[in-house]
Amino acid sequence: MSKTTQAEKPEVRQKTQKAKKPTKQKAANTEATLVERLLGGEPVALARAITAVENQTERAAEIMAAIHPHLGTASVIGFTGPPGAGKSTLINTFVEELRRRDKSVGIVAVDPSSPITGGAILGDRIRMATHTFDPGVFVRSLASRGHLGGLSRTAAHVIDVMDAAGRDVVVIETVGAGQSEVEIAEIAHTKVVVCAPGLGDDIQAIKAGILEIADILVVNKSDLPLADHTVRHLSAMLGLRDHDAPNVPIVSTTATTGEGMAELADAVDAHGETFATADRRRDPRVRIRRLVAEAAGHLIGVRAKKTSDAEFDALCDRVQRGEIDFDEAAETMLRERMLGLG
Ligand SMILES: Nc1nc2c(ncn2[C@@H]2O[C@H](COP(=O)(O)OP(=O)(O)OP(=O)(O)O)[C@@H](O)[C@H]2O)c(=O)[nH]1
Ligand SMILES: [Mg+2]
Repeated sequence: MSKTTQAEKPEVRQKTQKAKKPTKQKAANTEATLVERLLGGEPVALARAITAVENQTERAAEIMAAIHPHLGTASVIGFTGPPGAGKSTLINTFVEELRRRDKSVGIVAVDPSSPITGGAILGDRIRMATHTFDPGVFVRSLASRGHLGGLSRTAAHVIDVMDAAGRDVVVIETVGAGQSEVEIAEIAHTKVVVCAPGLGDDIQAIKAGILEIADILVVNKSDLPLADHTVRHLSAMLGLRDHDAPNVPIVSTTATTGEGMAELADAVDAHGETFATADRRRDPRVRIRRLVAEAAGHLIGVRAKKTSDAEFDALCDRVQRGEIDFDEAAETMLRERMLGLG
């Protein structure tokens, strides 16, 4: 009971500060409070921190810096696959299995096809509604808002925030359609590719790239006819890889009934263990590099908008005339230290 009272106090303080337009010092204090509460696992602080990160507000950078030393404990599991394969339904049922195993969970659903609010996101919310009253499950949907390139960055930060809040497992759903989604899936420690039987297109989509990233393959909707055929097909495709390619288990599931969920959770655990020893927390510099590089990119973006620089303008004109492409222009910009860089 006293915990609740304590938790409410900073909340009240924050509101008062907001009303008074806080000074920088006070704002910094508020930030510390928010981060403390986030690290304490408070859902309200988690929601607020995610909103800050999603909207890329100024406080987002401060939050990311403050939580950095506390990252690396969550297992991040990415579910990707063609539209309609049953990813959301599967995640919902899989999370029930995780809860039975006493894991706290964060879910990030990414829907690049719904720039505004999107029926699919709403659909996901409804499908994941089973967990609405379970404080052990925190669901957040991210819409791309037309910035596909920035989506993987936002998703990575949201995952970090959930990790900092002490979630044991963070689950991320993406439609495996394009490069950006593949990038998002790559953030995950364990990548689960979901497909459903009987759709030739599914196999095509998988062939087009997502098969390579799979740590685990799921054939969902195993209640439908042709499910066995799909398993055999995928198995044959896996057999065509180099013989030193890692073992990729194929798990059959029926997300609507929960069949196969324990097997899936076991496969995820087994992969997570290999990953933990091989890769995870191997070198904290990997994450720091990513964050510094992103921050640098952000700074350059701000400068490019605010600074007027004749040399840079001339470079952009060359792009417009088709003389050089974006990548060449970016390299020139850095080499020549335009925009007062360097
Ligand atoms: N028969 C059967 N239907 C399923 C199963 N799993 C999901 N479905 C149904 O398949 C449809 C699509 O499920 P979703 O979970 O929305 O699929 P999704 O991959 O998340 O779809 P998008 O997010 O739109 O790409 C829904 O009507 C589900 O009820 C299953 O195991 N068996
Ligand atoms: Mg979905």
